[in-house]
Amino acid sequence: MSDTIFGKIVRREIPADIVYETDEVLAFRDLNPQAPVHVLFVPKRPIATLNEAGPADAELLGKLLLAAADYAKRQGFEKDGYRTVVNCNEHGGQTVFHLHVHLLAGRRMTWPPG
Ligand code: D5M
Repeated sequence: MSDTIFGKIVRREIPADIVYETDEVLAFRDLNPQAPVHVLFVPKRPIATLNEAGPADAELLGKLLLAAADYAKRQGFEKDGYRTVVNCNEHGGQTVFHLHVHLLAGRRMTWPPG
C-alpha cells in the first residue's frame, strides 16, 4: 500500500493539530475546514478506501465512528448534532487515500451535499 500524508501524520513525521487519540485511531483538525469544527478520524493502520475494507476491518471501522461520536459529545454537540462523512474515490470526492471519517459540527448542515 502506498503511503499518504495521513500516514506521515500518524507516524508524527509531519505536524498536525491532533485532538483525539486511542490505540488504533488518531484525529486531527482538517487543514481546509468546512465547518467551525472539522476533524478527521483516521485508523493508524491504513486502509486506502472503503472499497478495500473487509470483514477483518469491521471492528476498526466501528471504532472510527465511535471515536468521532465520543469526541463530538465531549465537545458539546450531542444535542444539536453533527455530520460524519466518508468519501470514496473520485465521485465521492476522496483526495487522500487513507480512509478517514470527517466530523463536521458547529453549524446546521444542508442536504443534499454538493
Ligand atoms: O478529505 C481529505 C481532507 O484532508 C481534506 O478536507 C483536506 C484535508 N487535509 C489534507 N492534507 C491535510 C493535512 N496535512 N492536515 C490536515 N488535513 C489535511 P477527502 O475526503 O479525501 O477529500
